[in-house]
Amino acid sequence: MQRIIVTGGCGFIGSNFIRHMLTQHPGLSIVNIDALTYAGNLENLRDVESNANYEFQKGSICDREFIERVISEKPTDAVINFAAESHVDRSILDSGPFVQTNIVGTQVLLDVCRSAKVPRYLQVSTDEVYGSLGAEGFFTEETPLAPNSPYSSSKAAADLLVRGYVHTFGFPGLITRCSNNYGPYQFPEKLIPLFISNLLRGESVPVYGKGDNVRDWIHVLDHCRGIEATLLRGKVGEVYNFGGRTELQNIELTRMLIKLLGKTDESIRYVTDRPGHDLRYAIDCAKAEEELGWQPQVGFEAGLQETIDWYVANQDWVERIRSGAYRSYYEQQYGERLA
Ligand code: NAD
Ligand code: TDX
Repeated sequence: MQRIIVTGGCGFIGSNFIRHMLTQHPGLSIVNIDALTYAGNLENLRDVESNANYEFQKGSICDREFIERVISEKPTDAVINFAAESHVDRSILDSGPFVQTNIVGTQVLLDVCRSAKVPRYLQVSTDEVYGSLGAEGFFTEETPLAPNSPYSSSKAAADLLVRGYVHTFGFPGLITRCSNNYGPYQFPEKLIPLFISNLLRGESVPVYGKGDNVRDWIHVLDHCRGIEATLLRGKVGEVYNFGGRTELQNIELTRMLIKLLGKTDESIRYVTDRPGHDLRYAIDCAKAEEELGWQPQVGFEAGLQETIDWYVANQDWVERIRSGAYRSYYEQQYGERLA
């Protein structure tokens, strides 16, 4: 592959993916398309912005003319779609942007890729499309879709569009579905970075309900390696699940964070539960292991400690988000104010 387009590359996973790919594939050109919503932070890729193989284009995946222009500038070997509204709590407050970006934006990408004959399209999806598990069992790629939040419903709709394009048009689409990611550059509204940054500031941490919901945690670089493997070796039309085989109740994870940061359980504040809160996610990733030769490499304890160390070393990154100062970096670079 010579040129790929990554959408949503200024977010958490996209920025880690771009950095990983530039390091692993020195001849590869990467164009990053990002609308710079509240979750998009141009500072996440400061260290690669002078790399001759990296280019940033500000714009929305919902803007057909813009997407057509970027895709047709040079031959494109693959489009990898990370761009999304990604926070479940925000989707409960207002599902509008989720329907626009996650569904309509995906449709625009599919249409433009199809007419430009882009040879490979990878949709980055989530385990949340499968709904919720009870105490037993795992999600496999055959588990029926049963999303429970406006966020996961919009992601499931996008997955079904990809499926429809594959079946109807022979479109070269692939889908990945991953469990909860953690690691550097995660926006501090999600559990792990929110709790680390609150604890570092001596603030309490809001645990929803009883804290007995279970998530399956995977280091973001293991997810990035899974997307890379799917891009290089995945079969068109297939879905691949990725997970970290690390199931934890939220309260167990909260206590681990509290201990690692030298605080006490007095930091815990139980708050009203998230409406429709999925009880448990757990991924069976045997297919990715067998067919792609992928395996998670980062052990949870080491990965969590390394993540805490990153947030401790980068407290100004969090502070610039909390104060809104991170939005001015785009203006500094491009001379145009972000809305
Ligand atoms: P994020 O919210 O950190 O980043 C999303 C990025 O998309 C931001 O840079 C934002 O500016 C950009 N974006 C939003 N709307 C856009 C639009 N209309 N056009 C162009 N760019 C737009 O999200 P993330 O956690 O990095 O997740 C990336 C993808 O991975 C999402 O599709 C998400 O559903 C999926 N996913 C996330 C997780 C997780 O644990 N975070 C797990 C599985 C799958
Ligand atoms: O303040 C909090 N308190 C709390 O108890 C927050 C933000 C979360 N929680 C709970 C809700 C969940 O059970 O912690 C768990 C994790 O919450 P989030 O970090 O919001 O992640 P989740 O809702 O599980 O979704 C994430 O994983 C799948 C990502 O945000 C999605 O984009 C991804 O698809």
